[in-house]
Amino acid sequence: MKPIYILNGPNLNRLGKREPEIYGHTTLDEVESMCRKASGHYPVVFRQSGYEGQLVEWIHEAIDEPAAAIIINPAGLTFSSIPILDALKMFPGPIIELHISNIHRREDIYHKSLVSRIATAVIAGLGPTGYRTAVEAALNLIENTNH
Ligand code: DHK
Repeated sequence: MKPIYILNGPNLNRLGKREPEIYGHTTLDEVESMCRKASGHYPVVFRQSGYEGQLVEWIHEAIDEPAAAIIINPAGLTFSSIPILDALKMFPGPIIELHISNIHRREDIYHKSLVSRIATAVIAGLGPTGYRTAVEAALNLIENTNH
């Protein structure tokens, strides 16, 4: 069974401690457990890195595996990373861009996502439970071949 890759960018390792008024008190480990519970019989590859190149390499891994879907919260790299965008363009399956906060209600610097240019869908503002929603949406997209 092809896995669902869930990739997280810089500072998300500090969820639960980091600006809880924005990102909540749920830790990344708790988010991972939530995703594994929601994925049904699909394996989950769940990773976090503060480094752009590492995220690009994991996207290449998902391409080569191949993964059934990619869910990605690129965090601050969302707005600046051409390499992440270029890597995602090579992935043939569904891509869900995920943000815990509603980036469109925040400072202007958070408004222009590069990843949205390639994402199948974008989820933003649901808090940490947005990850569960993203997994559920990915399962639907995987089952419907035309994502
Ligand atoms: C997480 C971050 O770290 C920010 O840089 C993004 C995103 C928002 C989130 O809401 O998950 O702008």
